[in-house]
Amino acid sequence: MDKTAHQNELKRQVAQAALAYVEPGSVLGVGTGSTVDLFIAALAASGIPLAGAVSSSERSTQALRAAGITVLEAAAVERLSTYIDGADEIDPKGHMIKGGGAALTREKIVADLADRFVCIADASKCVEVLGRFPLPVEVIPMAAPKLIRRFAELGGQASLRAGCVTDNGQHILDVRGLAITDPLAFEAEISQWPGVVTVGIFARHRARVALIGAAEGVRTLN
Ligand code: ABF
Repeated sequence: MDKTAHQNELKRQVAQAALAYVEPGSVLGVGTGSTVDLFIAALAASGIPLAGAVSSSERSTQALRAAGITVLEAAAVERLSTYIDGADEIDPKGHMIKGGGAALTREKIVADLADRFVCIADASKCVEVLGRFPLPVEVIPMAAPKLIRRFAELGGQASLRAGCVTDNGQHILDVRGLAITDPLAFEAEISQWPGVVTVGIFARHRARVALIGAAEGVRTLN
């Protein structure tokens, strides 16, 4: 089995395992990405009844509707018991880098509604220290030049993601060369820079449960 097919099989297994965290009859928070796409397919095949789902992107909204799952506006709910989403990187404490799919803002909004973030990821996402994956930052375009300079002062190389306009009509900077040793502090600092809409560090909204798909099977990280 080639590497891509193997990674997809790990994603499928972890997506299937996430069904155990879906409360029948509940409203579920649903993230974005290829692993989540597999989770939506597993959810549809499972027949688990849902009152609905709150989606984190147009991409997931389309997938949920195609699966026959009612999509509710975030404003329609006060809280969610569970939010299920992937990640680009995850450390041993459940801190994540997210945003490779450009959905980080709505992902963080929906995660903030949920009591429990369940991360589903293949083993390639596991790192000791966040930062190998370029950190996505959703920004207001006019602030991009100044933000690129600010990241450079921290040793980061920020670049505008070509051809990308988010669901919220904003742009994405991808920042390379960072070693994020204190995710909670770094998230708090970047989040207050003028022009930053969302930084793709999920430390305040870390994964309470992380299901990791590995060759030896699905394991929980924490
Ligand atoms: C999503 O999961 C995004 O934040 C991230 O880009 C994506 C990556 O996961 P996958 O490998 O499943 O596409 O939440």
